[in-house]
Amino acid sequence: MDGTTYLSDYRPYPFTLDRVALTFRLAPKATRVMAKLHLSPREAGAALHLDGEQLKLISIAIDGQALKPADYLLSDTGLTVHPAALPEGEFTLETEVEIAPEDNTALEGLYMSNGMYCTQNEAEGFRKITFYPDRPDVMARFHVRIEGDKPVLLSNGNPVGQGEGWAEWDDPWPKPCYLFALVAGDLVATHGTFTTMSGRKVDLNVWVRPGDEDRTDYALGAIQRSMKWDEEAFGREYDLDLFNLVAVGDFNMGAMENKGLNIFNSKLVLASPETATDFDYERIEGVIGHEYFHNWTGDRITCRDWFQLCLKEGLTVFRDQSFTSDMRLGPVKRIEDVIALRTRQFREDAGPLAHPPRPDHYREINNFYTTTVYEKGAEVVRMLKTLLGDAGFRAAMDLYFARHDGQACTIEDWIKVFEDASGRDLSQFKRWYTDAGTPHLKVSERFDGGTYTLSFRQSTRPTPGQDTKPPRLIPIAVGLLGPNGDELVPTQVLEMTEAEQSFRFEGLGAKPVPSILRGFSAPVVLERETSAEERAFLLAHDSDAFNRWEAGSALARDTLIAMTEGRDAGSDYLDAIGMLIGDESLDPAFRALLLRLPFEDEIAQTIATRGGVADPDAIHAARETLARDLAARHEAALSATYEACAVAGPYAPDAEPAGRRALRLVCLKLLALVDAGARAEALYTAADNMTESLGALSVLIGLGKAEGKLAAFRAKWQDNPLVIDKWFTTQIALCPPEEAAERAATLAADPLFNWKNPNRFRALMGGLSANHAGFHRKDGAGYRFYADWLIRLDPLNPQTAARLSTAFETWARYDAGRKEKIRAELSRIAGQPGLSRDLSEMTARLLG
Ligand code: 0A1
Ligand code: ZN
Repeated sequence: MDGTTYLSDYRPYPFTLDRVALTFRLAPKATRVMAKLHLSPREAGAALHLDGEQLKLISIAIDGQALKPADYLLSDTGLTVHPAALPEGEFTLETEVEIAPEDNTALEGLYMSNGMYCTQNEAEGFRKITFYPDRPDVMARFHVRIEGDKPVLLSNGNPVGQGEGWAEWDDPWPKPCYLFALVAGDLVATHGTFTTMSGRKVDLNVWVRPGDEDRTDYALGAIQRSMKWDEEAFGREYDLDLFNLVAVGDFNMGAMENKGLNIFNSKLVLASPETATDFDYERIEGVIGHEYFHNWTGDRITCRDWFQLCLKEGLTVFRDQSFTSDMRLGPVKRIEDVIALRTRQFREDAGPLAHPPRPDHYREINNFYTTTVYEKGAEVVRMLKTLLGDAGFRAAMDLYFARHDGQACTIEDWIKVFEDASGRDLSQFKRWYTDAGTPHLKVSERFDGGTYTLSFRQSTRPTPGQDTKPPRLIPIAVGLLGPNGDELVPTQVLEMTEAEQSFRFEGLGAKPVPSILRGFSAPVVLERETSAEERAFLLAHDSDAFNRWEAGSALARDTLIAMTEGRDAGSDYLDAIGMLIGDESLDPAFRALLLRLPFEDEIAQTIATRGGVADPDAIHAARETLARDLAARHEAALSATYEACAVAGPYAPDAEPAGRRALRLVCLKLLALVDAGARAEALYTAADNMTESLGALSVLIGLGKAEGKLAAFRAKWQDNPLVIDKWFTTQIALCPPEEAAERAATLAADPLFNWKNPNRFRALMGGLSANHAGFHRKDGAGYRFYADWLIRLDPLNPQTAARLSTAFETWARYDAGRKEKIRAELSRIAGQPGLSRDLSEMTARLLG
């Protein structure tokens, strides 16, 4: 494909760049950037190519001598200095360019957010700041001078001088330019400290806009907890005297791990009980951990090229998941992660955008910051830990840090570390990195004279560009239960390496009940004919919390699918779940997960995976009916649990009270189907925290009884953008499906719909696509509205437009009418003149 970059084309950069000095003279429409690069050739006769886009070149000199126009070539994508114009050994290249941060709506490079200057350079934003080898394998030490009329001027590393209108920063650690950051604004800091394991004191600052400083305490505490955890879990110590974190209102993604100067979407920093939900608090802690952990897995050891993105992202997600698991309830966190993996990554793997965690070609790298690279990448690391055991994994990680500190690495380097640390051959395991698609694992069993045999068959369907899939190494954690629910055979990890393979368990007195894929030991789809009776047995007895939840969730899923097909669904699910609602021996957070019915999108995915056609209306109706049946059948238990879970005393975002609130809100939602929302009305009035007010409001939205409250909510919070984002999302996501498209259109005309802000744009569009039956309304109104807005956003912010186009990735699941309508919208988008590279790559892939 035109403009495609291939992994196989990788060549090292022909120059080394040890030091860079940058001077920024800030002005919204005409910032000057002076760069001095200390270069030396690694091979004779090479031309010097520097990336650069949308830069106005003011001057260029080598070793202090201005270059003549014939010495270099300028294009839309960069600048190439002719070999004949280069000295033989080391030299300096100085450039001065002009850029306009205020006009930068793409939010990549140097841009402005509410009067504040900030940068976002991953993956390839630095080329919009200055001419530079914008690739992660070029690592240099940066010295930065910032001149500007803002009171706070920040960059990476340590401050080395400051005065009225200027500041200088020096970063002692070599880094690729994607980790460079600059922030200049009217900001206030919440200050703290951390003493590292070797006794060094580190200053911590959380920088926000004046007025937001009363919502920073939680973020500061999360930084301290992250620093401590990385020392304890991985022996990793922070390596600068200062750690700065800045909250920004306009940001395309969640947050960014720039060395010593993490930049965050404000929604992942600011929290108070009145404005943030329990879910927000958990995410804030997790993402702060994630960015902090990148200091070692991303910054100290980075990626050789962008194909290796999952080297830092999969590993760092694995690390942040482990952190949250230790800070909160491990089994609950694992279930939440698997739900997210299945709803987002399995869906990606099953559709036209499927790609391996390490892709081998792309047109626009920003399109590969995907759930496959991140979450599946984390699952692959988790499997390595399962295969090597805790001590083996830690030894391999120690070797990785010791061997590769200061380097830009590949997945091959990573695998080699694990091979060397364990003495194992991991060549087959590596397929998890190079092959796309979710393996399906078919299970059959036999019991014969005391021997129980489990047989597995693995297969992976073709994905775009990969027709055949050789078998992978799959770690399958299995335990066996006796007829009374006792654990007969404790968890053991079976290593499946063949397409078909059997494992035997000897000496059993009776046919056991298997608990397969405990802890979700591999990201696969398990296919096994399992009776409702057996699922209910596992739900009641499995000692593995994940599989216990899985049994309940599978029962609910099978029931819902039977209902959509008009088959008799039976009452197994309702019978089985009833006993657990009030079971005090189970964590409330775990019970909340058990009582949560599978999402409509998940049901659609399962139906399509089994070869059926998903009907969004039937799925919605079945889910509503099952919820009603559940509420009617277990009203007493739900009501008692609702009362019992009330949390007394002031709000705290910790796992324990958050779990109680979660269970309480699940009960509330079900009870609303029998009390017409009376409890929700009461809770909405009484609530003193956003978790409960939004929870109660959501229930009333679902009942169509929230209009007055929505208006009052808007009036109350109109000056708090993060809360207004929730107002947009919640009412579209949860309103009756037939209203969703019209409601979205009404909200798009609201003066608060500041669509150029990515959070606000996502709030509305994400709300619509989350309303499964509303987005997939038969007449195509949802699709049309969504496509119209992608077309409108693309010229301003292609990255966000392209990301949101993934809402269309599931088109193949539906009936011919819907399919055709989605494809027509995708073709309409693809046909827009001047469409961005980001969105045109996405539409081409989506259309297949
Ligand atoms: N490395 C960051 C994610 C990130 C990626 C790209 C961005 O802009 C294009 C911004 C952030 C992380 O994993 O947190
Ligand atoms: Zn990351």
